[in-house]
Amino acid sequence: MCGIACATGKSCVAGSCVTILVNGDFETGDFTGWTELSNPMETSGCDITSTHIRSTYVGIPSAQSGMYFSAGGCPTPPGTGLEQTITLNAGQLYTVTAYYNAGAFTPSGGALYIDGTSIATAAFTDANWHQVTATFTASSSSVTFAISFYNGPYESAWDNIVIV
Ligand SMILES: [Ca+2]
Repeated sequence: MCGIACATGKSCVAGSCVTILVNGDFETGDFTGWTELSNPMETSGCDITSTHIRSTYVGIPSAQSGMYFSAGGCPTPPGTGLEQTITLNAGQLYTVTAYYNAGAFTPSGGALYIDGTSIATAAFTDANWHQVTATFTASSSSVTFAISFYNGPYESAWDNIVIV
């Protein structure tokens, strides 16, 4: 049992202190823990591959945290993105904190999703890191968290995503 005694960034889920989101800071340097979004959230012509874990990119000189961030490009909303299934305590309120960077070319944007429903949008238009936060109540012990990107023609970016 762990009660409220978990370290910063960890949560008590089913009696153990865990990091809910795997590789939310992308510091593995690849998409470990994440899966490319499938239709209908992904639009034809969009692309997000292992080449899109970056330490720099067009208009984005550095990560918000550590060395790496995720970048995705797609000309129109809802764009492309990444998802992962996470384990939670059903009925509990959770908070997502993330950072979004629109990169050098606009319009661009992104969103955060739980089970396919948007819980936050990032509508910034500059190449700086902006914090985006959202809360949600876990509908069950297993939900799907996703991030999306849209930006034509170059990538926008997410980094340092934490769910507690
Ligand atoms: Ca990072």
